[in-house]
Amino acid sequence: MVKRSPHFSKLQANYLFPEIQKRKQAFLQKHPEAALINLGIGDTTQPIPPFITKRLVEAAKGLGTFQGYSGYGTEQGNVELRKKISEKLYAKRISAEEVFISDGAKCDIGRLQLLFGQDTTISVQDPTYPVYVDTSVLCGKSPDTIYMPCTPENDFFPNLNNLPSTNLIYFCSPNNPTGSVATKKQLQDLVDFARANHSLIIFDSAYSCFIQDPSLPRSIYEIDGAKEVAIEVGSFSKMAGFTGIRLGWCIVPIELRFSNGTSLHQDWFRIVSTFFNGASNLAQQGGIAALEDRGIEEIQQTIGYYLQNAKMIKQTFEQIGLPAYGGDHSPYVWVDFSPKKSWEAFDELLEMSNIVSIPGCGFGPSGEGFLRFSAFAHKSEVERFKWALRNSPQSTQELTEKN
Ligand code: PL4
Repeated sequence: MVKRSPHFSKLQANYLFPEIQKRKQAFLQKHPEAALINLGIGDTTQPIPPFITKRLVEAAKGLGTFQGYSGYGTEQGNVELRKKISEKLYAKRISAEEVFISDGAKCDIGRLQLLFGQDTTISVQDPTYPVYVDTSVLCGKSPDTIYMPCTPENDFFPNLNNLPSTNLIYFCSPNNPTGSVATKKQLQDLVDFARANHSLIIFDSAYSCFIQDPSLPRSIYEIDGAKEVAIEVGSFSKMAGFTGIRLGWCIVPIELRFSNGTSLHQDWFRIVSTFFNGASNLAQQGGIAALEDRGIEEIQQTIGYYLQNAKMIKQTFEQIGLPAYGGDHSPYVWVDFSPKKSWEAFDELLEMSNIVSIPGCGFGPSGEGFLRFSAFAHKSEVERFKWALRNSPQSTQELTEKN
């Protein structure tokens, strides 16, 4: 038989999200009558807006005609979509040539690992999206990840003075799971650190469309010098409800260089054209529609809907006396249940109020004691959540009880 990759045994736990699904199913088997309130996995629930849907339908119908049929696309993706991303999302700070279209941010995060040498060291915000660490470990990078604590005490921004010189820094803003958004000054410090230490930043802007305050950066390329030290991954998943359709992008600036002087852009092109056969041509037509004026208007409405949910979730926790963070420019609310452990709080909420959340410890050691709540829910579900927490004195008391 073939040998198993030795890297599997270096993973610290099961992948977080399937584990939540497993526990949810087990609970439903025990309590088939339970009407769960799903604030767990961050999956969109609102339909794709009409203007974008219409374009998807037209593109699908076109495939059944000689005029509208298309097969494999160009390696880097549809040129019109790349131009639209450069203009509408980056105000031309990056060029269309630097945009690579993909089937989603997560897929790019995994593939990006193919660019880097085996002895590359990795730093991540702690807590953060677990895919950064898990894909690095699975691709054979050192399992000795440097976790940079991001807690209420440091306003969820890592202390860069404590950070050893490192090769690769994953940074997600708005952050999953804390919902915090880095300021321009904070990101400038990060870029300056990367320039001084010859590090490369992989900036994940999957939730940038939730930023409502124009003074907060939506992209790392709003920061001086970032093009010398940063790659950015982005996604239509949360922006346009494309979690199932699958569409994202990766920006690799032309000027980015490896330590030996060779071009990252060139190597990324090689990887993309070797390991990937392009995003679906239907999805790309949907992406173009999403970035036209009417598409953008429609998207804003859906984002506003989710942000209203986030506000309601956050206020509910504040009213019962639990510290809650995020949720203002992010679909995630991060709640402090300490000294309870995350899994203990998760089980209590599920058992007492049928609320599904995500245990903070699954996002990194500094997440212990917290739970993450997703606002990607139906409003009626969030209202049930509010009712359940406010009208169940037993659950409120037990949840806020300090051990
Ligand atoms: C569950 C920071 C969600 N099965 O859809 P993509 O691939 O363009 O984007 C995925 C992604 C990228 N970057 C960040 C993310 O938070 C996500 C999605 N995260 C969550 O609940 O944390 C969905 C998780 C999905 C997964 O494994 O990604």
